[in-house]
Amino acid sequence: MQLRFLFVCLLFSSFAQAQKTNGLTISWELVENGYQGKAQSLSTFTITNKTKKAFPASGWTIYYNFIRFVTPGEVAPGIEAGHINGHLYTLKPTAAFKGIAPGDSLKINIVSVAWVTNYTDAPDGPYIVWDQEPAKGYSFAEFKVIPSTQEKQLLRNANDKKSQTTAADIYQKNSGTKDIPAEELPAIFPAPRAYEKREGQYLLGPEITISADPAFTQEASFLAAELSKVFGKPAKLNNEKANIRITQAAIKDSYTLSIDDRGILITAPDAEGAFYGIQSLRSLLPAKATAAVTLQHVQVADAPRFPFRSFMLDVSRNFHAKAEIFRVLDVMALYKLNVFHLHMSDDEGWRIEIPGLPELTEIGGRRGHDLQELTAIQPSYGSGPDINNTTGSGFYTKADYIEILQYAKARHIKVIPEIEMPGHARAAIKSMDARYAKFIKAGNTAAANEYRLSDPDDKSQYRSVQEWKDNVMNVALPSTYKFLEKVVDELVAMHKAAGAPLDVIHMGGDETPAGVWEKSPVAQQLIKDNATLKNTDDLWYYFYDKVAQIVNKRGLQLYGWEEAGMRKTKKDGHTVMIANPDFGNRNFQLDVWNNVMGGGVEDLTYRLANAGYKVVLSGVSNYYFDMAYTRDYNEPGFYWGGYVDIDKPFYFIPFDLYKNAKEDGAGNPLPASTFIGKDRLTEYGQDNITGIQAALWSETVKTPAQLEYLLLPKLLGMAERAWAKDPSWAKEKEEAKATALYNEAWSVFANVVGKKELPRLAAWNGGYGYRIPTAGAVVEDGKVLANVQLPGLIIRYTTDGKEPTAKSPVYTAPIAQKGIIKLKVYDSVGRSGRTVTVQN
Ligand code: TNX
Repeated sequence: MQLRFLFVCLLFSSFAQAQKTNGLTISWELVENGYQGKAQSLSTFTITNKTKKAFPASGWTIYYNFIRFVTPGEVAPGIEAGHINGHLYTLKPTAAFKGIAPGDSLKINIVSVAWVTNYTDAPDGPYIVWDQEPAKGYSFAEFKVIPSTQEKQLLRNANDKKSQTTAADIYQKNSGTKDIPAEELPAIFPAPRAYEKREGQYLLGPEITISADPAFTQEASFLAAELSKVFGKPAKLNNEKANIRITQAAIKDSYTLSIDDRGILITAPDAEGAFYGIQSLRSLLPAKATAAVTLQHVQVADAPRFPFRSFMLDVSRNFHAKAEIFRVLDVMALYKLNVFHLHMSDDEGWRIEIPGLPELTEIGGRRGHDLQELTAIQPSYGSGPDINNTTGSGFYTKADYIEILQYAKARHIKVIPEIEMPGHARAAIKSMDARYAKFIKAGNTAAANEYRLSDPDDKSQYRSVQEWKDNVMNVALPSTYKFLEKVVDELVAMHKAAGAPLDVIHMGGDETPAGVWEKSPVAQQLIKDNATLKNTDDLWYYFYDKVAQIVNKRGLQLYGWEEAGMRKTKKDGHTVMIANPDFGNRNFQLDVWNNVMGGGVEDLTYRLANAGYKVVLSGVSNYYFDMAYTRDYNEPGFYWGGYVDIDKPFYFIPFDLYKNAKEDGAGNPLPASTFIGKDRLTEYGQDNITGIQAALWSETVKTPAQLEYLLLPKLLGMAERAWAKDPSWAKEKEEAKATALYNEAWSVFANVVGKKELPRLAAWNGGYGYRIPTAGAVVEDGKVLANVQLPGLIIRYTTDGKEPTAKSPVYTAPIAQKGIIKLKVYDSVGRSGRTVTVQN
């Protein structure tokens, strides 16, 4: 009897299981870009019923994410496409739908804006919701994106000359790079201010002892731990006869490092300098574990070019766990970066516990299928219906955050938290709406309204860049400022508890869509009541004035995206954005990101610096690491601001960003006329450039491996530019000379990366997942010639049409063999890049 009951239960549950997605499979394929001659694409979902039962004609909705806006309407007989909000879309049957017979497929054509040229652009995370069970979504077990291969799928539009970076393009680009023997390469990376090689050598190991002045004991322990990894046994501290001495002295440089017969001496005025001296010493050590190492006698005097050397990570779009943050901080410290800008809130997620506002992480820190958004915010970037997913859901507890701050502090990295506002704030807004609903239900209206960020009567219509209709805080509500004060106070408290006090905070300012607040009664009332406010645009300055007061009152500098320092006005009848003269003398620091080459505001960076703003060079053209390395369907990442390979962050010239700009936003050669009439940096403005920031937005970044791929080795180009002095090729006026100097410098850098730094990163911390380049190849005189971007990496090839493996022969000379030649780049630990196929 009991057994029979169990059997019935099993039968029922397996029926329910099958019911979930009814055995449907989904695939998606791009038909073409430039559909109907417009900036839009046509693509097809194919839904196949592989079961023996008909798929019902009604009672369900399919949801999916897509980073391109899909035109709503009838898209197949009886199927309607809809838009929920942001990047969440639906496909729904109407009364005319007939269902899908067993074995049949349903084809649904959708039209979406712009284009799709990378696999990471494709729709993601489809799931089905049954009408009888509206709170539950079921992911499709099988969702396939069919790769694009034809030109009409790969070109953005008719103006595009070329769709893909070819093996020949890569070959051409690499061909100027010289192979330099490892012994001839600079010993320290990033390049120190002064480096002098001296006669003689010093043997370090196998016994190592470190002595340090009391001010540097923490740094000495850090060094001991790192040395233990290299030498395989613990380095001892505080021995009288130390091999490595770290002493304090009032010198002008950040540190000096000397190696002579007496051993290694690092001298620095402060702990930070001592730490950088230690990093330089690490730079001299081999990548692989060894018992002892022979070090050349040297004298190094070093100091950074810029005080602000930053990496920004977006943990909102996709969450990145603490363990990966530690790995990022490790690598930042190795290359002497000193600021970690943590983008912790955006439309798609709030990632930091704020005591007293639990909804922020309980709702805003989780994504899942709940259209009311009372338990989680909606799925984005393919995070799917399940709240327990790891890309959309996740946050740092207060303890996690304090741990991150302390880990960073031990590496002389300052963490600057960013709370995005007033736009890009949907996760916070929805969290506070859920809090409102909770307290209203409990009959507590005052508590419900205390931190509310939205005006319920606001009828304004707008769509943000990511297609959100409701992602902007209402700047007229006093509760908005109460919320901001609360969040700032809690962040200040956490930093204090960590022993890493805040002195600057990032208060967003990015991309607020046109149309906001226009139909908000409270906002319009505020304008009426306030003589200094003429129109809705003025609310922007009202907001940043108040935000600046909030942070300044707490002793913090205001830091924001460029828009925080800009003002809308008219010039010759057209709307233009200028540096806002009102805030130029209030010590605002801005991340200037918009310098898309060919986009028209290439000079914004300099206009803001010239106007008195402290400017961090965060330009998309060279420092947005979420831009794909190259123009290639299989290369992950965005490309709206161009393609960012490792050379872009390296060849950027901070005080003359026009000079080395070679490509436009589409990766095409940039016309020289682009910079005619553009503002140049004044001497006054130059003093306002505080540094450089590399930014990794995480829409396309879901795993640590994907993060490290986009971060490394690009970060090394940025680290060199931020630390090393102004290079000769940047200052040289004569173009031919400057080019020759640059080519020489690039070769040195490429060899340092390929021969020293990548092997170090492969061996350290369990190995980093840096990108391995694609081989360059051409056929010349009946032979295949190949080359690699970063000398030191090797190319393996096959001549039998099979994929190269770690055992395939290494390319050393042109290949005469006829037929299909496949080539692949390998690193020191046998990891490889993508295969290149050439017909000989
Ligand atoms: C622009 S530039 C953004 C982000 C996106 C990024 C993707 C800026 C401050 N905002 O919201 O994540 O592009 O590349």
